[in-house]
This record gives sequence, C-alpha cells and structure tokens, in this order.
Amino acid sequence: MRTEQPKMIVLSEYRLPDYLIEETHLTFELHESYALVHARLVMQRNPGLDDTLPPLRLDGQQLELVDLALDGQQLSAVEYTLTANSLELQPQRAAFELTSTVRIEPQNNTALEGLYKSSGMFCTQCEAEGFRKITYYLDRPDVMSRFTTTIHAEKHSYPVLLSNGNPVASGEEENGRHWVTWEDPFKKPAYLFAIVAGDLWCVEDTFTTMSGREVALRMYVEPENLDKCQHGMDSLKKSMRWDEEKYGREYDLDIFMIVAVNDFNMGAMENKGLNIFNSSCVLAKAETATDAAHQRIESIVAHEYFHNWSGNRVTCRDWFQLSLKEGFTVFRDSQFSADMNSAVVKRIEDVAYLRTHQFAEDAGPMAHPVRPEAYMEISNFYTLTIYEKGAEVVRMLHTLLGEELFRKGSDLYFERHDGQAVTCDDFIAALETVSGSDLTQFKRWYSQAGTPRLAITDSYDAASQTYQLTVKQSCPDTPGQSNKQPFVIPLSMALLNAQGAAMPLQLANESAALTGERVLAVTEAEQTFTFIHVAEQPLPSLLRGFSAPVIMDYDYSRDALVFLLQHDTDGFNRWEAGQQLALQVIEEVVAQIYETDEPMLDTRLAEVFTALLAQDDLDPAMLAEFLALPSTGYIIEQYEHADPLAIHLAREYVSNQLAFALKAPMLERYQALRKVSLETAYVAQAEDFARRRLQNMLLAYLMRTEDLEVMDACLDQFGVADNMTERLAALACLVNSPFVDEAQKALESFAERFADDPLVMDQWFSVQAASLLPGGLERVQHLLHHPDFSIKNPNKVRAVVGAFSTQSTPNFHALDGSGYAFLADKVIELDRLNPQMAARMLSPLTRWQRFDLHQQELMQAQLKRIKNSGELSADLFEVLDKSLP
Ligand code: 0A1
Ligand code: ZN
Repeated sequence: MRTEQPKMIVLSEYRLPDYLIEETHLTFELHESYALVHARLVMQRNPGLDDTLPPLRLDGQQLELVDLALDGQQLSAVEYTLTANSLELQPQRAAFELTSTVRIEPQNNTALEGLYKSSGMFCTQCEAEGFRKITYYLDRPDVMSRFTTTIHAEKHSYPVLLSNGNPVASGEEENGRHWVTWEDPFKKPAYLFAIVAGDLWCVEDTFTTMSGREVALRMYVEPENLDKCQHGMDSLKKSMRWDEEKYGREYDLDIFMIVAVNDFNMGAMENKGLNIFNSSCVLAKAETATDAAHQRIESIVAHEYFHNWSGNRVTCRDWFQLSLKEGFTVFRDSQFSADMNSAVVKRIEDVAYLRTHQFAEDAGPMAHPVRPEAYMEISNFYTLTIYEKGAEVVRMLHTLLGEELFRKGSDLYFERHDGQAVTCDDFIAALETVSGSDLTQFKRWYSQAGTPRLAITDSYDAASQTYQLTVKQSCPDTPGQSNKQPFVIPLSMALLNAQGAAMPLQLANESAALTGERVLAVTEAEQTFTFIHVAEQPLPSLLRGFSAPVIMDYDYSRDALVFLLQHDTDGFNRWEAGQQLALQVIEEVVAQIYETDEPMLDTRLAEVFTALLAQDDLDPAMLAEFLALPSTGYIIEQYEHADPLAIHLAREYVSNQLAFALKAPMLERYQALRKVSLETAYVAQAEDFARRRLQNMLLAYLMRTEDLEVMDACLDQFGVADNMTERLAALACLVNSPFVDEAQKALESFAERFADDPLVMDQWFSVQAASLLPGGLERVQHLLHHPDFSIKNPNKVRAVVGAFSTQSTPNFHALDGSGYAFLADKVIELDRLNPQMAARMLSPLTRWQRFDLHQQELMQAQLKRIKNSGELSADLFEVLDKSLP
C-alpha cells in the first residue's frame, strides 16, 4: 500500500545496469511462521561502463533485513540506506561479494507474489517484480546470474524441495528437517527463479531429445490429483517434439518439472526447468474437466514450455519488451494448437477472442502499444495487447516473410542472442537480416496503439475486364497518441466467381496471374490495386484468415454474406461472413427491441443455418462455429455507445427465433450426436471435441424452445454423461432455463458429487454467476457466502466475481447500478489482499465510454467511489487514474 502517487517508469530512460551479479547463492530456511533467506551475491561493476563505482541500489520490498555484509565485513546501519523499496550502499571495489539475510512471512502473503503458501505448500511467483519480495537484488531482467539454491524445511510436511536446474546435493538434519541444493547452469534473470516445498506426489515420464539425450519429466501435484496429470504430460511431450520439428529447439536441462498450485494469479509461469501452474491450467481428466479446459491446458503447457527458448534462453532487456517473449510465444503456441487440432477452428477462436477483448482494450483508457513507453505498475501490462496483439504482429511477420524465411529468422534470432536480454528491435533485425527486407515501417505495429481500420471499396469494369480495390487505412487516437502513421498491413485476399471458385489474380504491372489467394501489402494511407483479365464481376474475399488485426469495412450485401458463408474457399472467411450476417440481423433487432414484442427478423439467417445443418459433409467443428452467434461482448464493441440490455435482449430474441425455426433438424442432429457420445468412451481429441461442441450448441438452442422432451434429454445428458463437457453444458442450459426446480436439483447433485474437487466447484460457481436469468446479484451474494468460496483464491474470485461481471450482462449492467456497485465493493476488498487481482477485476468498469450515458454515469460513480475508498495499491491506482476522465 502506498501514500504518494506511484512513479512512471519510462522506456526512454532505460540505462544499462551499474552492476552485474555473476553468481547468486540462496539458502532458504522455511518455517511455519516465517522464512529466512540468506543470499550471497558475487557481483561486479558492469564491465561495459566506466570504472567509477556509483552507489549500489538493490530492490527489496517487505523484507526485514537481519544481516548485511560486504566482502565478509558486517555492515553497520550507517553504511547503508534502507527505504520501503530499496537498499543502497557504496561498494569499495569493482568486484565484491554481498551477503544478506532477510526475514519474510510467506504465510501472510496474500498478494501471491514472491514466496507464499498455497494449500500447505510453499511456492514462488517472481515475474515480473516478485523476486524483490524474497531478497535484496537487482530485480531487472537484464541482470542475468547463475543460481545455486538450497532449501531447508521440515521433512514430514515438506518432503519435496524443488528449485531451478538440477539437484546436486541433499541431506538430513537432526531436528526432523532436511535440505536439498539445486544448481541451474544457465544464467537467468531473477523473474525466472522458483522454489517449491510441499507434500507433493509426482507423475514421471521421459523424453528423448533430438540429439538423443534423455530428459526426466515430472509433474508434482497433491496426491488426490495424481489421476489428472496424463493430459498435461502428453501435452508436454507433444510440445517438446513440436518445438524440435518446427523451430529446431531442443530442451537443455536433464529434468523438466511442472508443479500445480491452487492459488495463482495467472495461468502459469515459465520458471527455468520448474514451471509452476495454476492447477486449473494443468490438471484434467474427462470426468472433471471440459474439452475447452483440455484444449486450454494443451496450449498453456506448450506456451510455458516454448518459453524455454523464447523468453528464457533469450530474454527481455526490460519490461517494455515484454511482448518480445509473450507475443512470440503466444504465436508459437497458437501454431502448435493449430497443428494439434483444427487450424481453422483455432484461428476462429483466437480472432473471436482478440476482437472482443483486445480490440476493447485498444479502444479504452488502458490502450497501449505492443511495446509500451511508460508504466506505473508492470503487472498491469500483462495485457491482451502484449500477448494477443503481440502474437498477431508476429503472425503478420510470418505472413510477409513466408514460412521458410521466418524459420531462418527465428534460428538467427536464437543463435545471435542466446544467453542475452534483448529488445523487440533485435527480433526484427534478425528477420531483416535473413529476408533482406527493411521492416522500419512495419515496426509501427510495436509503437502505435489502437486498432487500425481498413475501408475498402471496389469497382469492376466489364469492358476492360479490370477490377479495382481501393484500400484506405486509418487508426484512431489513443491516450497520449494522435496522428498515427500508416501501418504495413498484409491483406490476404481472393476473388470469387459466381460459382464460388477463386479466380486468377494478376495485378496491372504483373506478367502472369496467380491462382487462389494472394497477400497485398497495404502500406499507404490510401492505395488502389488494379487487377486485370478479370473475366466477370467478382465477389472479393478479403482479409482471409484474418491476416491482420484490423477492423475491415467493406459493404457486402446480405446475399453476398450468405453466399460467402456457403461458398468461400477460406474457412475463416466463411465463418466471418456468417458473423457479419448475424451481426446485421441482431443490430436490426436492437433497433426495434423496445418498440415491439415481435421485432422483424431477416429470414435469411434461419434459411442459411437450415441449409448448413442439412449439409452432411460439413465438418461438425465448422458447423458449430457457424451456428454460434457473435457474443454479446463482441456486439457491444460494434457500437460507439452501446445499450447492453437491448443488445442482450436482441441476441436472446434472435437465438430463440432460430431455435424455434430450426427445432426439427436441430433435434434430429442432436440426438444423432448424443448417441455417438453415449456409445464412445471419452477421448480428448479434435474430432470428439467437435462432436461434443456441436451437440452442446444444439442442446442450448433446443432448450430455448422450453419443450419438455428437450428438457428430459438435457436432464439425461446431465445425469448420464461420463464427462464434464456434456455434464456442464447441460447444467448451464438448465441454470439458464425456466425449469427452476430441475436446475436447483441439478446444482445440488452436482455440488454433492464434486464437493471435494475445488476445480469442479469453480465451474459450479461460474455457471451460476454467469446466469442470464434475473436475480443475478442475489445469486452471486449467496455464492460468496458458500463455505467453498474464498476471496483469497483467485480462481474462486474469477469464477464468481469475474463470471458475473463479464458474462451476466443483464445483471451486471442492471439499470439501478447494483451490478457495478457490487464489483466496486469486491475490488476494494480485493485490493487489501491481492492488488494484481483487484486491478484485473476492475477492467469491466474501465470500459465506461463504450456504453450509453446512463451506464457511463453509474460506472464512473463506482470508479470514483473506489478511488476515494482509502489507500490504494499502485496496481489499482494506475488503472483508476487512467480510467477516470
Ligand atoms: N509469463 C507467464 C505469465 C505470468 C505473468 C505475470 C505473472 O505475474 C505478474 C505471472 C505469470 C506466461 O506468459 O505464461
Ligand atoms: Zn508467456
């Protein structure tokens, strides 16, 4: 907690570190009410700088200094200066050893940053600046050191003692305690440091690397979770092989460990050789985790593993470069997931997520470039822009260079910078070297915030058989940035003839035509592309595969959208056409919803859905995507000032109308799919994910008809299912239905069955908090008093507070402001315990500009109330400061 305003950290003020730490020797003495941390740091003046000896300023927070010595000489209190965030002293020589002992209280650490306790075990979270809560240190990523770590703890409660690298020694002590020493041969910044101590059990496997080395793979979990490790382990082995094959990256230690912890602010953390996971992001079995959870686990395990190269071997110079590791690693994990499952479906999911959430961020008060220029609290910058937009930026580079050159570029990047802490410019420089191209203009994607807009118009001249596409790009002002310069935008496109076939593509200055699709490089504010020998009026298929993270405006007629949904040769663009069609239909209903009970509905949506359902050869995964209406969140983003209640009602109305119109074919298809699910054992594989997704989507539509036969089918699916995917989907249908008694019974039996499994109970909480039925506020208040709820557990907070404020639209946006006030109360409460969580949970309220005036006022009132609620953390202060007008 702080009293004065936190300081801005600014990229342009980056300076090399005055001192370096060659070796870091840590000894932990873990006790129930405190821990002692002894550090011996082998340090030197940075040889790249002059030979003066400026004061040494180490970072440290919430540490009680017990002992401090320089080259073995105890320092007295007058020889150093302590502040709330630092320890400063004057070295006497260019090379020296600093030893310290600090006392900390992990058991009282509710912020879950630094060393803390979770379900009886000790664990750490050091990224970004948590290491300074463990010992005094140069806690910045460009200080890379070789770590040796010894952990002492009581043996009975903490039989397993882990850290980075390889175990090199261990021993017993007389008092029932024991110790283990770990050595990490790779230099690393402090944010990649980790220890774990607990009563953990381990699932083991091995992996033989491409050069024939055997690596021991271990997953450490609480004993009751041993049967939930197989999927994570399989995902790990697939990731290791994939990174060898796709990027030539081999694992480098003899052991790779994953630990599952129950209290974790984020998804997981890539500590060198010792990845620590939020248990929800690694533990799964059919009975307790949905298909979506299985897929999420596969991609997060891969993400953390891929960081071993993109992040650990080559790390970031400073936190402004965060997307260097995160954007690249998200790109790599999305390529991996595309290879493991359906590439088109993965692209659709990624784009839907980006457009709903990252575009909203980019249009809001927290908008920042992929490489930000200033921050108060770095934890606030683990954003969708750094991760998701950062990945899109890397994806565009991949598109522009092509697979082969991109791989050469990444090889060069890893080779040039192995063991270094570098910048986004270094990444781009490697790609420039291999491709011989100048990416100066492209780099605007790193420095300019905001989502670019592409306005595209076209004209066809039958006489000359020419077709012109005119592309105008613009980018809105964002906080602190105006007058954006044109971006380099790879515009993937094709021209379709009346049969839906891709036509030859020849630009006016070219000697031959290409077939299929091509990528136009849009580089100017306005640019015209002229195609020749175009035999008939084409229908353009634009921004195929969502080749750039932009908002594209092209005035398609509804008939054209129907045609593209059925015939486009790009699967992504088929989906996109359907989304645009549905969006137009819903928007029309929004305009009528307060005027009439029976808004006019364009029948073309139901007609094309009927046609798609009748198409036997359509991949069920694609059909499920096609039938999914744009989310409420996405629709809200389409308005300058949205009325969330009208949007919710309109989307419900359209969904209900579709359900009634398509009831017969939907029921027939549902029953066929359900039969297969009943007859086959659960397998976590793409084909089965697709079947269950379609089956559940059809069930959700059918339940809207309030038909008793469907309700019975739903109850049956709920009761009989051997997997969480079918069971939870049925439960969600019941909870959102008027069959209140059945829903209540189902909730009770679910809670009884899974009472001992906190991860399943999270889903039980979330399905209720997200319910769209009236009475949401009372429901969540009730859930908060459930004995399994804890405000200290981030997964529970996300399941209740998060689900309510992001999914329960009509309740969160209630006209009396009660939903907003509820969120504000929870944020205030959270900030005293866990500032990172408080700042994250606040996000829905920061988006007030997007809504109607009435909602704007209510949301702002709550932001002000939080601001005046007392002392705020730096995390929360920064978000409030930027969000309030
Ligand atoms: N680097 C991790 C995520 C992570 C980031 C920040 C954290 O604390 C502020 C914790 C974890 C990843 O990308 O998976
Ligand atoms: Zn990451």
